[in-house]
Amino acid sequence: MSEPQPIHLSDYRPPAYRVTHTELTFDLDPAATRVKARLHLERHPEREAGELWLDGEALTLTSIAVDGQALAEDEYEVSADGLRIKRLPDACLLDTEVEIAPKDNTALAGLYQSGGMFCTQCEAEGFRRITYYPDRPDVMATFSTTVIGDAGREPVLLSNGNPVEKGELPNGRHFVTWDDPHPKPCYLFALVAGDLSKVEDAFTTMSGRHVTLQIWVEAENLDKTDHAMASLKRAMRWDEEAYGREYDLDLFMIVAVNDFNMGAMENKGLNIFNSAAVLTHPNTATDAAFQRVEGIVAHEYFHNWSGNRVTCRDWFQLSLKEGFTVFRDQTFSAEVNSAPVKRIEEVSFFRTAQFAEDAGPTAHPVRPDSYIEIGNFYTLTIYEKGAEIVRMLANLVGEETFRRGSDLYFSRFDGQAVTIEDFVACMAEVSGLDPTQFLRWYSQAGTPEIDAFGEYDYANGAYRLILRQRTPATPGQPDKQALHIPIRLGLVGTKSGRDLRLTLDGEDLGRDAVIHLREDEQEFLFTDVEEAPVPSLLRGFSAPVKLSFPYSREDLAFLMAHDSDGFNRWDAGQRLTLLALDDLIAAHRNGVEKVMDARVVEAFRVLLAENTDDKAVLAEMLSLPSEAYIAEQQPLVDVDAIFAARTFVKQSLAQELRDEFMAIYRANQSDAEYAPTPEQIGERALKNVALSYLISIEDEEAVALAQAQFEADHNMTDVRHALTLLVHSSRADLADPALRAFGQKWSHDPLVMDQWFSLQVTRPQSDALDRVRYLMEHPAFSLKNPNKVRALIGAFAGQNRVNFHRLDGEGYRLLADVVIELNRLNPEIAARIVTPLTRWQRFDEARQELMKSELERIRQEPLSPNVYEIVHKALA
Ligand code: B3K
Ligand code: ZN
Repeated sequence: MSEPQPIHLSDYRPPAYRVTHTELTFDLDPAATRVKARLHLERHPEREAGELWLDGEALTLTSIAVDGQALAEDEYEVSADGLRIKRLPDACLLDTEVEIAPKDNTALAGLYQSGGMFCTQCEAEGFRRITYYPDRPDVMATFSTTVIGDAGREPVLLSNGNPVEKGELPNGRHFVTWDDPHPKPCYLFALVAGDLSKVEDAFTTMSGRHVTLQIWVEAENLDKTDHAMASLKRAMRWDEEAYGREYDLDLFMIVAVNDFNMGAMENKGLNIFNSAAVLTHPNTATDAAFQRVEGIVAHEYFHNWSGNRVTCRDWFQLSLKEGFTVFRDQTFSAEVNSAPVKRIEEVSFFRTAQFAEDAGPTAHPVRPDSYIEIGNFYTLTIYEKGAEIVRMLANLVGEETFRRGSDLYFSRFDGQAVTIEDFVACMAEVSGLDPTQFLRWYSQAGTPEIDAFGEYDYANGAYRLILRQRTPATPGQPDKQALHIPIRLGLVGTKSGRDLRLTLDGEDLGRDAVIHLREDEQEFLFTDVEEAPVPSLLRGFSAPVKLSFPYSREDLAFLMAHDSDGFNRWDAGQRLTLLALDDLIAAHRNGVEKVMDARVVEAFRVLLAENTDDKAVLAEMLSLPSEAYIAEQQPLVDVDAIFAARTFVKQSLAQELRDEFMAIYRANQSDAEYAPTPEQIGERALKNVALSYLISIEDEEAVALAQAQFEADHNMTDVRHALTLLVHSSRADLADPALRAFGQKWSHDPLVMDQWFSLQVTRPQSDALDRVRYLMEHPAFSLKNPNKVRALIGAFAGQNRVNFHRLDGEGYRLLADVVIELNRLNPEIAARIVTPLTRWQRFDEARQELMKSELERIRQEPLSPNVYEIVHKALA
């Protein structure tokens, strides 16, 4: 393979030809599917007549004709990545026929087989593996698709839009023709064929249109669709109310497939889902899975407007649809669940994973300037940081103005392929905001760091706040410019414990306000501050930045108890625990005896005594920062010291507050029938967090409770949590039989087996790596199934930090072996799973060398563009 070359945003040119309509016929066969395509082509008025470039990969061309005339061999050129037609009239019909082999498609991009069924994944560039086509999002066409299959093997034949014709054919074949009247880019094309069963429901839109809703699954999963269907209907109603967006076809379908590279795909009218992102049942799915399904169903549905009706001009604009749609699904989930806990979950994930990406060798702006393989850019930066930018915009202009901006965006650009500037310009137009500085958020990579200092002037009753921002250099971007950073804040009076009035430059801003940091350094002088305050900064995580302030531990304990902002109360607890952890990490490294900070114990005692309604928030407040987040705060990551320090804090809290934790566990134990309601989810979270503490000291009573919780078999959340605690404890006498029983009971259910794999390979004991190797031979495991790879290899490398980073390098070797094999089978997954190795800069020299030598070993292979790009950046 030759060296892959980067593609640059600055090289964007509009397409020479438009496709006004696309007609496709699939004659399905696992080894030799024939695809006929008829493209109605029209030259773009501003472009010169002449050549046409069609993308195509792994296709065997069997015929090609223009306006019914077969092309002579010298009239076109076929290469490994496409087909060039040298001369074309201004308007014409192009007919091609190709052959493809879905059963050999292990990359799961294009048309492939999952189990016995045919399905597609076209975003970003999979359609070119189906037929020759201008595979770029700014070519939007209506589609008419005929699918021909075997009536016995593929009784169900689906594609985008509405079914318009069906019939029998000779030799046991049959066909269905689908019509999609909405112009779309080919990345939204979908086809599904197989032996599927459906559940059906209906929705009446705000203008009275009747929509049939279908979820298609394998027959044995028919009892796992209720939650997805209910979520879909909630999302449809919510998008009407919150954004005025109505569904636009008579039919909306969701299909569950087992082999899928990511969560789900928003194909027009035919969303295809990873079965893990759609199927739920109280006995098989945890609360987290229920919430994930709700969020993803909503996300894909919301794409119908933010992505499908208005799409991206080119793939550099990916965050235009992804950042906005994540913001939309986050807002939806916050409104239908507990909003503070949603925000805490989002931010703790973001600060761990996106911050790490931003600090690593693959850091990139939310709108990248170049890429080698777009499949590598479905990142936390594009999705989550993109969503944070939209959230900042929404907060800057206010809710009502944001709605006017989004209405303008959807109406002005309906049916078009547009840019991030187009979106921001709509928001600027309705609000009067000058977008110039704000747009830097899209072009500048890296996490901005803010150093804050504050001083109370007793004599004048004034509080002076100084903020300094800098964004560290990232690959290709050594110098950064100042960003426009909205900072929501309050000043909490140390006597009253209440938010004080904020007067800035003579203006009364209320007790909770947003100030705007635009310069490298800025001073804010608050006057008429009647008592000494502790500042509560960056409330609600009002900007995706790292903010440091020289808080004392007393300040943090005070904010934990008094901050009116729930998010910052939680964050104060995290900061306080992190300070204590810092001391303990140092003690561990220096071989000094570890001593628990009594202030942390007292702060937790206060929390546990509190009578709170929001149990989910309390559960979050009681949760220690993850090893990954602690690592994020360290200049050099010492996985063993972090693990030891965190375990010490957990055990100390458990010892000191044993009775309190036990009381919480008992008070929240319930036999009520399972429901994924915010109240029940909060109750289970709180109870299970208490049990985790108690098990950490192997409290006999707690061990018995965990075992009873496992055996009671009430719901998967409780069962899985109890089993995980047992397996991660040193009580092999209890863990081994439980693990065996669980594995046998669920051997038929791939999604439960994924959980069974993950919870074993994340155990801290030193046999974890051997278990991974052993489980890779398990009949339920397959490298060809992305869910299995994530459950076993991804969980081990991403979550079992002490074992993955073993000093003998065996963890790294195992991951590199898997990457090398996956590079051949499924490059997209290979390029994702390699991530932990690319973060070598964060570790000690010995580990750096080990990690780099594994990356080098991978680099010696003939690499897919996906893995090539990541590994080369990691070693640059
Ligand atoms: N748009 C898809 C992601 C496609 C990824 C392709 N490699 C799912 C989503 O974001 O909704
Ligand atoms: Zn999306």
